[in-house]
Amino acid sequence: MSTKHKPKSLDLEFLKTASNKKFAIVYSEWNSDIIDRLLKGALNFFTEIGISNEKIDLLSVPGSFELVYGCSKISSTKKFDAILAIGSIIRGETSHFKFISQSVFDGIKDLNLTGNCPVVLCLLTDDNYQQSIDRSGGKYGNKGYDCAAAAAKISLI
Ligand code: DLZ
Repeated sequence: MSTKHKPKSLDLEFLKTASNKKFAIVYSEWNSDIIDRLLKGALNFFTEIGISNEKIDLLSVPGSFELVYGCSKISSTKKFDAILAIGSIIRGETSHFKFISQSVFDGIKDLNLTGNCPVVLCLLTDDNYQQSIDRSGGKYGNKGYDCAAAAAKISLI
């Protein structure tokens, strides 16, 4: 899998200017071992820019489908500079995967147009468990970390 379109480097010094911003993470309970890895990556990033874990508000929702509602509730409080939504959907034997994935992308996109703060989406949509491991602290890095960096960046715009 090519990563050539990723930003070349994270300008951590610049992103540290987001250390006074307020972030929330909304995460799904499905595929909890993958979610734990993504969450850990995101919290590691926030620690690196000087925000301790206790300062990040966390909200869990039952599944990825509910991420949109969870983020909408958090956004409506107007207390946050950016929200990070974390979910993991792994393809099964039916078309459920397709419908849930699409509705989350659409819902978060709509929330970005209508809500009170930006919502960054860290949603793994993988064909199998190994692919999810590879992207949550495995050979392709940790998308939780990368998306937390995106949340810091968008909070500064
Ligand atoms: C139902 C379902 C299935 C089959 N797979 C996943 C998944 O891989 N990842 C995930 O986050 N959630 C899954 N869900 C649950 C839905 O997201 C949702 O919680 C339920 O359909 C209830 O609305």
